[in-house]
Amino acid sequence: MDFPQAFLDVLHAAKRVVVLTGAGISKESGVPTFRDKDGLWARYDPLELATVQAFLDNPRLVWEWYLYRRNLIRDVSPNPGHLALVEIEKHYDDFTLITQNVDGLHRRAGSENILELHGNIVLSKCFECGARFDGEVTLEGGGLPSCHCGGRIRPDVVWFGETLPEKALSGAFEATNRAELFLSIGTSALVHPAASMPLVAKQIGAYLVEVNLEPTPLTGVCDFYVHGKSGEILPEIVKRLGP
Ligand code: BV8
Ligand code: ZN
Repeated sequence: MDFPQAFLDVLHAAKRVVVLTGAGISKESGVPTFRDKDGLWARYDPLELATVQAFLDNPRLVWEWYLYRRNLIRDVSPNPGHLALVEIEKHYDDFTLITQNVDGLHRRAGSENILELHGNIVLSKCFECGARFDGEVTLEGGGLPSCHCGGRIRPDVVWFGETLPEKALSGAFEATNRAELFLSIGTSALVHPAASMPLVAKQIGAYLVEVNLEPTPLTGVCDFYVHGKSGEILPEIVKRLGP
């Protein structure tokens, strides 16, 4: 596949590279994206389920959704898109991988400098006191997991309307504000504040690349938009990096 010379130039010249990923990069691993309307959860809207209110109203349904996703993630592996990002990270001294995904696949692939903006689906914590809960969560026996403080245990992810973890969020904007090359990969660029990061990068003069299966709000502003699957395109970028 052909890449514009301007992209190849910045790929070799850049010292500070930032990548933002969304659910699209895990699709080829078999993890449904939020926009997929197939599968068991088609009748539920994640915007409805990934909220504090849904958990307060119907903690069992929300736990069923997360346990379904946890089991699904247990059986999948990183795909060539995740692995290509590991190779790209090795090529730069200053590389930051910001992910909206909660599936942990970047870490399993071997990426190192990862900022998980929305938490990690395999972790649980107390809704009331925030204590981490390492126990196995099962819904057998009808009960719901509770904390020693009496609080309700919840998945340790960021729900809509909740603030993002301060360290990950500030780290992400700090890297974005000094990026020379910013790649937005497999995200519909609709969820904020993550979706603002590529725009900030563009504003401070970074070369903005989008790798996605469909156009997004970023497509019109980026320097280079690649229509296709991240599992196919990212290995092509690795090839252009050379040794
Ligand atoms: C906050 C964890 C504030 C849970 C998630 C109006 C305007 C702007 C913002 C808002 C607004 N109204 C409300 C808000 C705020 C809201 C928001 O942005 N809403 C959106 C929907 C408008 N944001 C929040 O609530 C955030 N918090 O703002 O707090 C605040 C401030 C102060 C004090 C208190 C509060 C919290 C957002 C985090 C929510 N949690 N996940 C869980 O996972 O269960 S978000 C969740 O959805 C995912 O993590 C992910 O981030 C998001 C879905 O986005 P994508 O990753 O992009 O996935 P998607 O399916 O949409 O797209 C995939 C793309 O990949 C597609 O385009 C597809 O074409 C492409 N693709 C598919 N296959 C491939 C591919 N591309 C390449 N290769 C392939 N093979
Ligand atoms: Zn507690």
